Amino acid sequence: MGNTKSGALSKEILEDLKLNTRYTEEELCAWYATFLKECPTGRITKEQFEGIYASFFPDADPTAYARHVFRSFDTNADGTLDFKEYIVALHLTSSGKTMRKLEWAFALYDVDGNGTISKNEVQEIVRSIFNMIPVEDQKNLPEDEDTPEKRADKIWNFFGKKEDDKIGEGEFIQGVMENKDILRLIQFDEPKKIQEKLKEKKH
Ligand SMILES: [Ca+2]
Ligand SMILES: [Ca+2]
Repeated sequence: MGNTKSGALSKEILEDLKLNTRYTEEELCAWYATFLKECPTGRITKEQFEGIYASFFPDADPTAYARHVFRSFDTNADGTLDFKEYIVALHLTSSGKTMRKLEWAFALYDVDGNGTISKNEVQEIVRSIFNMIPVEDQKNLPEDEDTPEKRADKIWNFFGKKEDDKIGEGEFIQGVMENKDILRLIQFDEPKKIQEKLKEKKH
């Protein structure tokens, strides 16, 4: 009988991931083997995570966005992503349900994690998204959303909020579900491409 010290995935985590994702036991075990090869410690650090983003966006500055995404995936807030957090993130961004994705988006925007989103937090995330858009492409954005400030204003006005108001999670999810334009404004699609590339690398 082997123990949990070696490369095996603990039964508890395996069962949990099978329940909460669509991945099979074989897929999960194969991913775990690759994960351990790339991260022998069994954990992805913030620096490593930012490095992955940096390698995919040589013409932009993805550091701030990567940091926010990392925070939203680091559910136990210990400063690293373990295998479970990594797989949940992978599942969420590639094949998760809309509802789960929006819950995640809310967590991403709730920078201080206090359960509501302030206008400052919207500006912070939108600014980090802008840093990932090459300057050339920024020029092609619609006039009323071609700066982080304008884009944050547009989102804020959609929710009918005053400067110091806050957005709760239910309100956020409902608003985004009802309005495709807002969905487009709050998100950045590139991370999906990153996930695809990460997956390709494993085959
Ligand atoms: Ca963690
Ligand atoms: Ca907050």
